[in-house]
Amino acid sequence: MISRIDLRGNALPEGGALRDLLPRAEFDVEAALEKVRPICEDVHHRGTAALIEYARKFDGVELAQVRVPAQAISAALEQLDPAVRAALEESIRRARIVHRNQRRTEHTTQVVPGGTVTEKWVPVERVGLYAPGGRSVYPSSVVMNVVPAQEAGVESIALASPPQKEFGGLPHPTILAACALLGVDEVYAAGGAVAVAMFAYGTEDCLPVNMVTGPGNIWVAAAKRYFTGRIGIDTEAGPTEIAVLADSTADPVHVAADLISQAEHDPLAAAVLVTDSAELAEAVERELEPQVAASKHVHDRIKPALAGKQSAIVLVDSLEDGLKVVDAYGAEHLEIQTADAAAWAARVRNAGAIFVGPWAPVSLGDYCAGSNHVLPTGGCACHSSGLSVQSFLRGIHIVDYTRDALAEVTHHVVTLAEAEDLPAHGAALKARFGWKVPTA
Ligand code: HSO
Ligand code: ZN
Repeated sequence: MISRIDLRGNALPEGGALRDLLPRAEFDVEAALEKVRPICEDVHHRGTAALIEYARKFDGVELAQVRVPAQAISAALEQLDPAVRAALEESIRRARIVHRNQRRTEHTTQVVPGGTVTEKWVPVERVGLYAPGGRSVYPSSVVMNVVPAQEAGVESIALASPPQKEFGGLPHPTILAACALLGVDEVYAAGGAVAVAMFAYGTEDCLPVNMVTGPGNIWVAAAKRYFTGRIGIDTEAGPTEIAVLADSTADPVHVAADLISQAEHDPLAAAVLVTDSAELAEAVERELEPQVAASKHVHDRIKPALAGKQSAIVLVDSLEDGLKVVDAYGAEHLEIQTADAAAWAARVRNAGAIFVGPWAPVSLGDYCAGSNHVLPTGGCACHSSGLSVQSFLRGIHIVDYTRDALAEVTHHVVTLAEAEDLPAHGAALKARFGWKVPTA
């Protein structure tokens, strides 16, 4: 069901060559971009009329309006299962305390007497959050997007989620209920690239935003790429990934269950076990069979995900080699199930989030650890972070120099400007001192 990659016996190749040996799903955003472009431009030119037409075409619904009425949001909360409400509230509470701690403080550095640089952190003014529909109706992702934006101090937060036929063209009720719990009242019934275009360009109903975040399928990723530069984005989310670094002390029942847990998202989801123990590899393989067979989404997602070329059991000679492998892979989620797990976790360089030891499965992080589950996929963990308060903040430098402080450094600025053949740069300083370069 899951393939094996045996890297034992030889020294591991370095860097990129090692990465090329490791499995990864194909996710051709560039190809999707071609299809998404005309849709985005149509939304630009026709606004709400285009949104209504795409809802008819893609979602099979006749929308009276794109903006979800306030009463539909409060009704969804009233009808929410009390156990789901309690769980969402706990998820929100934990996420809030973690994200509140991520707030940045302003720092002023005195560079020289009379010369300071202050770094001020300013939240993005208006953000559009996307919550997928269809196969992935995840109120937990609403929590993971809204909480950091709110804790960063974003004043204006709008959310879009696809209209659902079975709910009369409204987004899924648990998405609406999560919005109500989080205090988000500006919600639109719009899906995929259409929703991203609505946010980027604005329509009669929806003011344009400065930034779009949130998970989504390849169309959402392509639309985010299309608008990058015009608006800010989080990362282009690809199919979810779990890597587990495990040794012979790991429990194969847990490892198998955790691999399956993320395979459950998508037939393109990746589950990768990296281990120095052939016994564990075998035990996990054995354990996968009955667990997969007993799982709900066995045929449509779990089996294709585990059997796909993006998933594998990677055998290595040692945990040292295992560490190199997981670093080269840069998983969205990395579990460390080894003896002395915290020490190994501390040495990992590339991962979206790290889950340490037997009692921190990825599913905990998906819902209730307090950590964020919007994480870099596709190897982007090598250069990017998951969603956080920082994602919604901009650091602005405030430069404040007195006359004396400027005079003291003018000759250096003039010299560098001339070295770059930009004498007008130097002249801007000289003009302040009667065109003579002050000598300190
Ligand atoms: N594991 C997914 C997030 C998620 N899981 C939502 C359950 N619901 C990507 O991190
Ligand atoms: Zn998940």
